[in-house]
Amino acid sequence: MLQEIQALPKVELHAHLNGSLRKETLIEFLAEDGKNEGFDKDLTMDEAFRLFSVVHSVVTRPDRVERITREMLEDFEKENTVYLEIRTSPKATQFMTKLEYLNSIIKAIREFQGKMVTKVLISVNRAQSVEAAWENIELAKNYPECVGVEFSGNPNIAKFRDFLEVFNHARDIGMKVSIHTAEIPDNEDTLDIIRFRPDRLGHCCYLETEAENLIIENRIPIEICPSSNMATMGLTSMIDHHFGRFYTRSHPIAICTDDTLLLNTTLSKEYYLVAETFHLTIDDLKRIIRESALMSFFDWHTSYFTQNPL
Ligand code: 6MZ
Repeated sequence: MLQEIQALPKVELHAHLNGSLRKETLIEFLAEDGKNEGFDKDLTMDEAFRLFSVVHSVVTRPDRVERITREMLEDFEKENTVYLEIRTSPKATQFMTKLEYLNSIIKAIREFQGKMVTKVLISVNRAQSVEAAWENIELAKNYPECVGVEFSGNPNIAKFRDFLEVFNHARDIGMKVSIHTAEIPDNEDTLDIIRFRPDRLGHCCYLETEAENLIIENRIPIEICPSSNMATMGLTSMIDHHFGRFYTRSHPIAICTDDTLLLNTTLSKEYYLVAETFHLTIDDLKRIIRESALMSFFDWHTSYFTQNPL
């Protein structure tokens, strides 16, 4: 079945650039910089965030940003992904400005030879300042590829409420918004996020009944990242994942990878994990793909599915 899944045209809506680079590339960068870091430990939330800082410590130059973007595109194209939204938070280092960082990503996307349509979501990292968030939104305005903004980062740090004004502005200027939600049990933060009515929610691991009902009543689409969510919640089986609760209620869901490097996964493997656990057929998966295409922040699906019926 994995092969059949690989052959399906797929949609990726939740993939962080610096969580999706090739392991070999990271090893190469570390060696070039004379750094010696291990990254094979169990993936607790803290370990995941330590790994991001290892990646960030070497993805410091425009050529490396361009390379990891190009490789990410190649890897997703190989998975038969037809539409990809890359999310990333712009970074300034001693070798580049935030603008140069973004230019490198956009260059890789524009020069990519594959068939896949790729767009960018600008990340607001909740561990950084509100000023940094404003800066990021401003940068997003420079590129037609940037179709939305998202809120992520270590969920133990800061609240969505602190950034509300930034996201209200992003929405006012026509950006779509996706928010990482309930990665830790924090009902107050979760309810603040739902009241904002984002266009999509990420993860939704720890929902109390009121929050879950509000999401369902308002049909706010959810980006599910099976392996990542299992790691976050310490689940040993996918059967206990909230996918089942939303799927049986016909709620709009997209299946996504989050961080292929950290989770050692691919988009096909994530679909396979869900299909195997919940006994879904290829037709069920096609339905999920078609519905998740409707969750995209850029309208590519209308023409795509007319020309390539699933
Ligand atoms: C929260 C996550 C994440 O922006 O440097 N990120 N934030 N939860 C997650 N999953 C459990 N996975 C990735 O990509 C890496 C950044 O994405 C966010 C973190 O802020 C991480 O630093 P970029 O390209």
